[in-house]
Amino acid sequence: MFADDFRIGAAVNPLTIQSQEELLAYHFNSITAENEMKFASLQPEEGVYTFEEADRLAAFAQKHGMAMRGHTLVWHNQSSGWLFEDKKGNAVDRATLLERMKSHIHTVAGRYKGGIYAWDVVNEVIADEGDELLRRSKWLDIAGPEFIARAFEYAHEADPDAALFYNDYNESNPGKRDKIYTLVKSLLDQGVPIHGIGLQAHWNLYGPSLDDMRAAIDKYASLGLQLQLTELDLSMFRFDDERTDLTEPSAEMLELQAERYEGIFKLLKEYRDVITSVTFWGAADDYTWLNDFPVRGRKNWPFLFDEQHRPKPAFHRIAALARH
Ligand code: HAH
Repeated sequence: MFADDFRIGAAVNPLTIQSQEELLAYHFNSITAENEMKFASLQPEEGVYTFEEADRLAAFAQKHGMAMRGHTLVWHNQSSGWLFEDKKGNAVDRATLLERMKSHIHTVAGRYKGGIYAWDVVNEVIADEGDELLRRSKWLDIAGPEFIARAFEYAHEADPDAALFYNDYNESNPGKRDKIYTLVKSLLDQGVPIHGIGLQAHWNLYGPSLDDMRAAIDKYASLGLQLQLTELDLSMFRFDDERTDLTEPSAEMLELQAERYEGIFKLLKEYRDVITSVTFWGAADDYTWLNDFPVRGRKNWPFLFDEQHRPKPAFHRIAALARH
């Protein structure tokens, strides 16, 4: 439906490439590994790389003629503990950390050269609240702010053909949007090889507003970079809603979700010249990271397809839109 506009992707894992294979192959032309290409998954111990599951996902993309995005080379979460420490458990120095980063990026981006066309090089380094630009992290504490530029340089050395992205959430929140813009602009001003901004787009039924999404897209696009929605889902709950009583979504919720998805895809189509891919953080409601997160014991239904992989009202609304 959107083949002429942008790629449509889904996050996958070793279970869903089996349980959702048919759905994925039919509706999606791009995948991202949900967890299997994160630092802790690929290099649990120094110099010991575990590529088996990541390779299986890359082979799935190959088999179905799908594109693949890489996620993610540098992040403060799901990183291995050893990365920041010496053998005695003390913090390593700056040179050692950057050397380890370089070696990891060269190994990983080098291995998937040709198979992965775009990498989330740096994930979530902007502080959510307050005036601080960068989030406190071991990366920042040890290596200082320039770890960000170094990561892009190493990725570019390893795979000069890959499109390199900065990726973050709450990207449509005006305060955080401006900080993301400031960071990426400063990277561009320094001549850092960065080619795109990933808008995670973990949104919900109530926010962000379409106006805030549009303003974010406009502002990021003004940097002359390509944009991708990298982790789209539409939670049924506000972020601070802790209700756990719901066992299935109400008709009203499904209708509101359909309206939201329709508005979102209308907007995305308007920006088809700058948006090159729209990836959902999953494919159907039988599996989502939002089950049990951030509220334990709560299910969620964020996608276009239900638990039986049947199209939901949101899918039909988007399909109608695509026909026009
Ligand atoms: C994303 N973080 C990560 O990029 C992705 O790798 C992970 O699988 C899920 C979501 C978003 C996020 C978070 O992890 C914690 C709080 C808010 C948002």
